[in-house]
Amino acid sequence: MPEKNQILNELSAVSTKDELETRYQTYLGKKGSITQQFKTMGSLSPEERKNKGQELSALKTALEEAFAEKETTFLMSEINALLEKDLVDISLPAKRLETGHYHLLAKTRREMEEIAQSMGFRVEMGKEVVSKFENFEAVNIPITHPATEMHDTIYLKDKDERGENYVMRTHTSSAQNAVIKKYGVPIKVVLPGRCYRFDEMDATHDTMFYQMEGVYIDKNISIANFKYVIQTFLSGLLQKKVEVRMRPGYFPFVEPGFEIDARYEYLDQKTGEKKLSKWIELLGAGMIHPNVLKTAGVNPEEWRSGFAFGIGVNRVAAMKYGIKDIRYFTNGDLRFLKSF
Ligand code: FA5
Repeated sequence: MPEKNQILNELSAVSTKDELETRYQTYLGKKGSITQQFKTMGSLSPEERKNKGQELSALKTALEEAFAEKETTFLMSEINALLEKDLVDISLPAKRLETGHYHLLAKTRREMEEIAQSMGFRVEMGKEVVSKFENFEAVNIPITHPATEMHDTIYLKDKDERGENYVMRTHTSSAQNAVIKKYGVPIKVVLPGRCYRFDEMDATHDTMFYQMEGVYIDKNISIANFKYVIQTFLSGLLQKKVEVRMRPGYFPFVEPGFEIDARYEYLDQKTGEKKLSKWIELLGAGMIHPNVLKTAGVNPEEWRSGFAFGIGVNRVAAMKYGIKDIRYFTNGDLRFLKSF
């Protein structure tokens, strides 16, 4: 039988788990030499058996312990290796999480809503899909009127109760009739939303753009009131000194009608001089036509005083943030979108 010390020496030289298992089987496994010796004890005298039994049991216990200890050292080094591999360096800077933000058009629209609200206007959402009646006739544009030519749009297959195809609205003025019917007069409301037109795209025209309609009907409302409202609104929105120019303009749903241009003062980056921007057409407006009031169930004799306006949100945003081409808003270029 090998000496205990010899086995322990062998054990200390073992360097792999497999080798450890082989050694274990050699001495303590089912067919191991020490296990075998227990089996030969039957032939011994009771006295010898007792001594031999004690001797073997002590040897077996000591060796089991030594093998278990060796196995623990292997286990520990495996765990340490794993920990080393999965080491997390908490001193490394964290990955930057991208945070989303409003699109510049949504931001501008919300700012416009807030300013309008602060001036006493209710904010209402109109529909994007409207009947031809709402888009044209309800705002005094007969369907055969040449003005409809400038308002070509997408026609839907679905038809309204008059058997006419629904359209994607070409202007937020299409919401005037429904909102006046809904709230009656007096009324002071803005209606922001998307519009669609078959327009040639360029730096100031897109085929989908936002407008914000304003409708203010009350007794004793004049053009002077309108000019004050729009100048206050634009100065608040653009946070710049804004100059407003009113030109006569034709819209069948107002009488008289105007086109409003604006320009603002800015600092030339190169020369440091104060300069004036070019005039930019921002909105159409006018005093509401009696036919529009009549169609919405309002007596024009009693309420023939009120104005409406339709501002292009994309152009306002472009003016506010110094963007040269409104197509940037919708072309999906993330470099542009992320820079605001
Ligand atoms: C209208 O749409 C009238 N409904 C406005 C109005 C309302 C007049 C109430 C009177 C009373 P106009 O087509 O000019 O008018 O458009 C108004 C504004 O929308 C323009 O000044 C411009 O800022 C913007 N706009 C018009 N077409 C486009 C387009 N294709 N792309 C971007 N903005 C546009």
